[in-house]
Amino acid sequence: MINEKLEKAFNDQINKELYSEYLYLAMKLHFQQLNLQGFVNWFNVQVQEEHAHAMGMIDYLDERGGCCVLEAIDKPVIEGKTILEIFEQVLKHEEFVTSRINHLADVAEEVKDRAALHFLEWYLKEQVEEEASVNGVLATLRLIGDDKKALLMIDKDLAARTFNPPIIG
Ligand code: OFO
Repeated sequence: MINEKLEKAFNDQINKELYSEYLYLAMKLHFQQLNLQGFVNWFNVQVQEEHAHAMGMIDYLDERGGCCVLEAIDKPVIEGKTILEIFEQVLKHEEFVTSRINHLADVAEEVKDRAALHFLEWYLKEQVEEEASVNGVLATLRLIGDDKKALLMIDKDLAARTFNPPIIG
């Protein structure tokens, strides 16, 4: 049976993963309005990944005899006006998620739950990849500045991203 404090920390993180899904869905819809289909695809993959992250934790809680309590998901707010600013927000958000998963691992450590720590390693590695992927897009966006032709080329590149259902844990 999972420790109560750890169960609560998992539930908090599940809410954050679902919020991430919701935030990226809002961003996907924003790019749909701009008719930048590659960006739409990039965010669509984000949406699916965040959904998988949440489901992975929900299934794990169940496996450990815990209870998943779904709370309200905050309204997603797109802070940036430009594409660069939106990706800066994505990076800031992913860094926040990384800090929360680290916190969750701290709780697992505190209650001496080695199995949960092992499970969370996957998420910590995933965060390294997530931040690197966003940093990659950001670097290209900074490079092209206001060049519209180059923006369309990035859009084409982002259209190639695919979702590979992760094997979590
Ligand atoms: Fe984008 O991160 Fe989930 O975990």
